[in-house]
Amino acid sequence: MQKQIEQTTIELIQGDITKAEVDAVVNAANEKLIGGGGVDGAIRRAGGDAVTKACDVIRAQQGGCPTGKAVITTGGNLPAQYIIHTVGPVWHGGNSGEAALLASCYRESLQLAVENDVKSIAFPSISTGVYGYPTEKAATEALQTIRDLVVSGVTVPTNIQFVLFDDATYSCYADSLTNL
Ligand code: AR6
Repeated sequence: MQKQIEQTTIELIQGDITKAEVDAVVNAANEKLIGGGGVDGAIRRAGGDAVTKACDVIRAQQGGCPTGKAVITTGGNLPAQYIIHTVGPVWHGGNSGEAALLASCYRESLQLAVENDVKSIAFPSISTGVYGYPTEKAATEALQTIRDLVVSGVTVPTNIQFVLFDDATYSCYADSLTNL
């Protein structure tokens, strides 16, 4: 399903983000930018050595990437030209600033995208796997953050996709997008 908000289309797709034909895919990374499991493992495997090397350079330069921030690398062997690595919050019950940090991941990723002339971008469901963020809450936070940016006149890519791996995650985002 999809929804148009001013010049931006938000599109929900069920599938594997490593196959996304977009300018940039977003990776749910960790602060050390050391490859993990989940979507991070899949993106790094598909992207190949160039991605790992680029992350190693960023780690050497700035120690990694703090939670709520984002960095950009080559997409390596992916169809996407770039990977934007963002670090979502670990869920600690919801009173530790998780929502603000998750919103920051989306804002920072979209800002980096625009700075690199990215017109189409694909996000996974950041933080809702190993990091334990409840998917319904994460979906609403993600979509509202993007909606708020668009309606306040901030430039974002014109095509924003969420590529969601499993049925349950897809339905949470579909419900949130319907109610947005
Ligand atoms: N395409 C799209 N979504 C995927 C794919 C894929 N190929 N594979 C998994 N997902 P997670 P997090 C979904 O755990 O919670 C890593 O080890 C998955 O089903 O990947 O932010 C990092 O290095 C879930 O819905 O990310 C960090 O240490 C979503 O992606 C840590 O995990 C996010 O799950 C980050 O944890």
